[in-house]
Amino acid sequence: MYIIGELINGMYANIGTAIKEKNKDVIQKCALDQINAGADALDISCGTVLKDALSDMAWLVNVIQEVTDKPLVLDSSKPAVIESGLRVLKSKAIINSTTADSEKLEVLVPLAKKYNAKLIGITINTKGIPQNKDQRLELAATIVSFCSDAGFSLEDLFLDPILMPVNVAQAQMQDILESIKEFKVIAGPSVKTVVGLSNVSQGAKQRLLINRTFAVMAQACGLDAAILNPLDKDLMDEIITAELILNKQIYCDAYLDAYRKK
Ligand code: THG
Repeated sequence: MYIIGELINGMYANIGTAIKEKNKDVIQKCALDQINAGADALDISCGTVLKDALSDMAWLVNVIQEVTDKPLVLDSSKPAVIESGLRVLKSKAIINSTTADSEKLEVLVPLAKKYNAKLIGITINTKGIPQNKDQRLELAATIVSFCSDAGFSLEDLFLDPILMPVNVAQAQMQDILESIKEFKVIAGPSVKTVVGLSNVSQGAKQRLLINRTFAVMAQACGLDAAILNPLDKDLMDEIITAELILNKQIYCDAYLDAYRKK
């Protein structure tokens, strides 16, 4: 599974402070720790409380690319903030994210094409978060058909069913897992799927256990990528073991060492 480290997010107090104080050591250490723990890419979010997200995003991209050339996942609800990161980014980018709204798609799909970036499409629109699988599939189809019409390669598209916290949306978990399977059916096998794994346990007590359990269940449904905390070694070991059981890695007694990326 493609691992996107979630920790460079202004929502975390230490990162929020480091962004405000322009403390690049904290950011660069957080980037390298996640990569050393097996992250393939890093999600970069300024958080929501920042007055100057445009310059903060560019600063984050610049300090991170001083220490790694891994792909960066530019995470903002504001296209201008994403573009501010794209302008300075030298390595590959993943835009996180467009919704299924035409105002968003009309800006972000051309932006992804212009910068040769991949794109995450989340299955929400201005009407809100879907309440069942059919609504998720409908929004996924809207995103997929817009991308196809615009000549954006579906191989560069990730669909995100929007993972909700289990303590508020328990009845939706099954639908979310099935959506991961069915996105491939409606859009063809080339489209990828992604979730923000830690969402599932927000506000819950057994956070890590819930994250780990959802991760392997989603892998069994074909999940391709997840935004998660790679410093949770047990989670990473479970993900590798699930790949083994799903026959995506060849068994050997030392498979954990063999498939741990670092
Ligand atoms: N889909 C996509 N992008 C996303 C998400 C998604 N980006 C943001 C988020 N969801 C994924 N990243 C996180 C990062 C942190 C947490 C959850 C998801 C988290 N943070 C702690 C909390 O809120 O309790 C903060 C703890 C602290 O302050 O130290 O849970 O779904 N495409």
